[in-house]
Amino acid sequence: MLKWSSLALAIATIFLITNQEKVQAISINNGSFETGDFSNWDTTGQATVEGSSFNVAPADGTYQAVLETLQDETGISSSDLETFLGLSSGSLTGSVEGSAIKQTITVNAGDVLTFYWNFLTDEVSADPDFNDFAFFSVSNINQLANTYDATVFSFSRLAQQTGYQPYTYNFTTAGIYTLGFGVIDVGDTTVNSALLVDNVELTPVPEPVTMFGILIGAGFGYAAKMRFSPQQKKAKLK
Ligand SMILES: [Ca+2]
Ligand SMILES: [Ca+2]
Repeated sequence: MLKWSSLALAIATIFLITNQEKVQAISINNGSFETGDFSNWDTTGQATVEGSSFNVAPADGTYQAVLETLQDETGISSSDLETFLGLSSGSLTGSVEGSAIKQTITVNAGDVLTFYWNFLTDEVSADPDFNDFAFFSVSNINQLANTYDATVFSFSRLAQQTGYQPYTYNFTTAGIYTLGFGVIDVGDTTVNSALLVDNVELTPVPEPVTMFGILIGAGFGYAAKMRFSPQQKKAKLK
């Protein structure tokens, strides 16, 4: 009877270890930028990690990512950004230049990406011809905000902001993705816009095979308990 209990325990342990490794494998590395730098991220253009001295409190912890288009040129064209982020050519058509960060992630279907973002701009009079914007990308561009959305005064070096906002993205297809965040100058390169990013997390869903294993383990445990009847216990005690 002890063999059944040992088997159930061994199976449950194996599946718990498997599940633990899976969680570690798909987490976002340095997703809150608490190393104080871009460890585990790649950057292009103007990107810094800043604390409260930026005069916008990070959404999580002490540090946040700050991407800017600058009041001068970043030197990174929209086609450069498409290449950097693995986007199809023409994804950023209509924009001039910008800055971006990226990290390669491996996800399962059903995993949930969450992060906080804040778009800031010195384009205080929103104009469709100079409508800078911020986005995140996994396979394509997902716009977060543009100059029409930044209506709140900012104490930072940029004039107006949206304020930090949460975002949730559900992965429906498993795979390896380039997760990117970017900010774009539209129309010209002379007026700054910025994207703040913080607390990027990927929450995994338990895989069916893992749940199946836990149920199998529980089944073995129950079978062992049933076979180890009160009569047998008494017999053993004698
Ligand atoms: Ca942070
Ligand atoms: Ca601009």
